[in-house]
Amino acid sequence: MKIGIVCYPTYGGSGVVATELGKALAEKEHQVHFITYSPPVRLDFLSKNLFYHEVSVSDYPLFEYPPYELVLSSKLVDVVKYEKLDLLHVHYAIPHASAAYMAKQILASQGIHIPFITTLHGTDITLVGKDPSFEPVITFAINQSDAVTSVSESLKEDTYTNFPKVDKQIKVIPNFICLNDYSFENVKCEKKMYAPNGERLLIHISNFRKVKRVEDVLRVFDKVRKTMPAKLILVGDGPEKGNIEKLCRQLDTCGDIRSLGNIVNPEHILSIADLFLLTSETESFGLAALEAMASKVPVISTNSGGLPEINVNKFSGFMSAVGDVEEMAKNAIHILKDDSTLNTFKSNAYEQAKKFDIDKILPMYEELYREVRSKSKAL
Ligand code: GMT
Repeated sequence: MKIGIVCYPTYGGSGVVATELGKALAEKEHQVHFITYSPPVRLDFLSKNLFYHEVSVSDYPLFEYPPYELVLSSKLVDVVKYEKLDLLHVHYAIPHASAAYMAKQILASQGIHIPFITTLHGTDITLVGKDPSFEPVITFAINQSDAVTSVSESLKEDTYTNFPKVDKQIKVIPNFICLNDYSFENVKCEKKMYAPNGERLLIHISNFRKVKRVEDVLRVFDKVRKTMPAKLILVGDGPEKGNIEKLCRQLDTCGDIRSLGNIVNPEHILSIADLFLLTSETESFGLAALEAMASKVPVISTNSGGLPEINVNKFSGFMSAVGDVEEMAKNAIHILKDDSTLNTFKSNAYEQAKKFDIDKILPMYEELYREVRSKSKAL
């Protein structure tokens, strides 16, 4: 099949999922065309079946806000027509679903029929999408999609709650990891680089937005390091980074914290970690937690959104109410207190991650593609 994938090419989970999906489809001999404003960061793989089409928005003094969505729609029309695509798969509703709808209508006026699938990822529904100014367009674009998927049951429910006029059936296809990438054979990182005296190594990875509550990560870590030698690695970058640095200084923890910025392939750094902290206010899925589990790293997380669908309490880690740093610290200390408990949680985390291997999830997308394509041909 010839598939066009639209996504944000950045470090966020939706871009990672879209890119890894495209890479896996290309390996199965589908032809995959990424249509984005820059090459996706995880597109670190060469294949005869992978193509990249840049959406480039020209600047003009009149445009205070360059019309990205229109340029994307035009590019979709162009790529569908000239590459003879069979379907479009857009990740993150805003503005990709409405851009795909517009492209579909333009192509229909020229006698070309292209179905499009929208995958909802989280903040497009739970945060950004809730802004009332987006509501009519998002509801319309979701309802007009040929198929809609969400990355968790929780996100599916949130969509129906936040967008009461959505009447489209939503299929849950969970996010995934490519377990083969976590083989530890080619690891380029040694634990003693960051924990020179055998300290326990805790890690947090995110885009440092308010929703991640990274201040809770610091507070949990502060309690842990008061009971045992420990270090914390922060991966990622975002608007809260400055506040987090201030809090490190207030808590006097800076000496035990290393901030690494964005990392394209987190499996190297995860391979040396003992515990992953994810303290988000809400998380539709929590791909970073799954990536940690695939690296045999147990997870202390909140119990919000889709996190209970991946983290199994008392098995792959623990879950607590949002903001309950006391309990999160107590559970972290329980996991880290001795090697035998830590090793049990590590292997449990890996067992749990296996359920989300790409081998199990890819066929769900392929089946949906076939369904959507045959329905569209029958019209
Ligand atoms: O976390 C973010 O704000 C970024 C966002 C994205 O677009 O990458 O993440 C969302 O999609 C990921 C991939 O499906 C999910 O794993 C994240 O849980 C979800 N983030 C939130 O719901 C806050």
